[in-house]
Amino acid sequence: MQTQTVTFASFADQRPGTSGLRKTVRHYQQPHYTESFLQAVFNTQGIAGKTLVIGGDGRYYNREAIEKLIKMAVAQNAKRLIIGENGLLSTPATSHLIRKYRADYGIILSASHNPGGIDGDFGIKFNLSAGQPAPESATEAVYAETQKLTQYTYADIGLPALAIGEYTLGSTQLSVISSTADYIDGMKKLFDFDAIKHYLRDHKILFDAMHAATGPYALALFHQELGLPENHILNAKPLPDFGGHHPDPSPDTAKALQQRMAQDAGIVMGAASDGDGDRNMVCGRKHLINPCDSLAIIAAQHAHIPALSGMKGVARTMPTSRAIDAVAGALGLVCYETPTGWKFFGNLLEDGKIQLCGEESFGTSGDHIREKDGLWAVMCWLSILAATGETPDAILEAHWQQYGRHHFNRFDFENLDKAQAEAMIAAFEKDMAKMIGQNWNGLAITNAGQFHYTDPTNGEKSANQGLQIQFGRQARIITRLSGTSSSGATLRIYCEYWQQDTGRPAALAGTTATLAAFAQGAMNIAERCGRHQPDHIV
Ligand code: VG1
Ligand code: CO
Repeated sequence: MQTQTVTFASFADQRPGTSGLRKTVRHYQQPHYTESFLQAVFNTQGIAGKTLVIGGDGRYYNREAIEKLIKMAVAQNAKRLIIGENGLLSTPATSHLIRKYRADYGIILSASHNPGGIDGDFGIKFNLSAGQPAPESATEAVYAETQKLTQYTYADIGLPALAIGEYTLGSTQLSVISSTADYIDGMKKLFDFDAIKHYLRDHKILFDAMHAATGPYALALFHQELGLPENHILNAKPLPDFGGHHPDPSPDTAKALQQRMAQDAGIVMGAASDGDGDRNMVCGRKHLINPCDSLAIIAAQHAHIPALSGMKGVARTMPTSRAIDAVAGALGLVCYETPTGWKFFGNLLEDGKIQLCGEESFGTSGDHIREKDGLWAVMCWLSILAATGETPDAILEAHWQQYGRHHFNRFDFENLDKAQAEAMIAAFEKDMAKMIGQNWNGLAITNAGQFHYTDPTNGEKSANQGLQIQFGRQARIITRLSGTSSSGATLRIYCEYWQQDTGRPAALAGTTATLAAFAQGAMNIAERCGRHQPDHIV
C-alpha cells in the first residue's frame, strides 16, 4: 500500500464550539482543512490499533470527508473502522454503536441543525469511548494540536462503495454495517413495542424527518416495527441539501408537518427531528410542547416509560426552564444544572447520577446512550400516550395545572459583528453586579452574573458559560453567544417566567417578551450592535 505524507501550513481557526467544529462547506473544502482537524483528533486520541465508529448526517461533503478519513486512518494503521451504510449514521446511533462495539471513539460528520448544501455548513465532532461528546479538555487538546500541526499521511488507494460488507484495507478492517439495525434493536430493549403498536392501530402520529439522517430510522422504527403507515413519515429521504430546508425542527421550519396536521384531524401528535437526528420537536393539535415542558413531562410521567424505570436524578442545561426542577422537587429526584451543550451531561450519566436530561434547544435523552436522541424522546411520548390514553395537549395542560406554567422563549439575534457582540457581553457583565437588589416591574433581582460550572464527578471547571439575571423563582433571563454558528456571532436571550396559577392571566403582559425587552435595553443591543429586533423567537 502506497502512503503519502502531505505538508501544509497550520490553521488558526480549528477550535471546536458547543458541538464540534462547524464551518461553511467552502471553508472545509480548502486544501488540507478537513485533514488537519482529523489528524489532530488522531494525534490526541490515537489511531494505530484503534477501533472507530464513523458516520455522518448525509449532508453535502459527507462522502468526501469520509473518504479522506478512511484513507488517513488506513495509512495510520487503524484496527477497525465501523461505518454506516453509505456513510450515514445519526448522532444517537453513533453513540449507541460506540458503546455496543466498545469502540475507542467515534467521528460524526455533521453540522447538525445548521443548513446544508454547498452554500451551507459542514462539521466534524468526535465522541469518546462511552459514546459521549468529547468534553472541553479533549476538544481543547485537539485545538492546541491544530495550532502546530503541519503534516498528515493518507493511503493512496481506491475505496469500495460504502455498501454493507467487510473489507480489508492495508492492516485495517472496514466494516460497513446497517445504519439502523443495531439502533432499532437497542430501542426494543427500552420500550414496550407491543403497547405502542397497539396504540398506533387506532391513533396516528406524523413524523417529519426533514430530509435528514433520521428518515431511514423513522421508517424502520415507526413503519416497519410499529405499523405506522409509511406516508405518515414525511421527508424520509436524506438529501445533501435537506431539500433546501433548514433541518432544525421548530414551528417555523416544520411547515409540511403543520400543514398535514391541519388537514387531518385524526393525527394526535406531530414530531420532527434535526439534521443528525439528535433533536426532537413534539406537538399536539393545539400546542407545540416546549422542549423544557417536554422534559418536565417525561420526568413527571416516567412511570409509564420502561426506559426510565428506577429513575433517580435528572439534569437540564442552565438556560432550560426550571419546569423540570418543579417535578424533581415533587418526586424527590436530584436535579443538576449544567452549561449549554450535551457534553456536560456525559459524566453525570456515566456516574449513574442522572437517567434523564435535556436542553431547551429541542434536546432530550436518557442514559441508554450519551447523546440526545430525537426518536427516543418521541418513543417516550408514545409510551405516555399509550399508557394514559390522553392526547399530548391534555397532558400538557394538566401538567401546567399541577406545577404551574414555566413560560419560556429564546430570542436570537443572528449574524452580529463578532467583536461588537463580545464587547457588548463584556460591558454587560461589568454592569450586572449593580443590578442585584433592584426592582423591575415589581420583581426583585435576586442574582446577576456569570454561570461557572464545576463537574460534580471530577471537579473539572468550565467558566463563563452565560450571564444570568434571576428574579427568584419567578423569572430568569440568560444571555450567551452561540457556539455553533459558522460565521459572525449569534446572541441568544433566554427568558423564563413562572405562572403559578394557570387559571388566571399571567401577571406580566407578554411575560417572556417583556423580559426580553428589558434585557435588550439593559444590554443596549440597539446601540452596540445596531439591532432592534430579534431575528428568531423560538
Ligand atoms: C446550540 C444549542 C445547544 C445545543 C447545540 C448543539 O448551541 O443552544 O443547546 O447543544 O446547539 O445542538 P449554541 O452554542 O449555538 O447555543 V445540535 O443538535 O446542533 O448538535
Ligand atoms: Co443535532
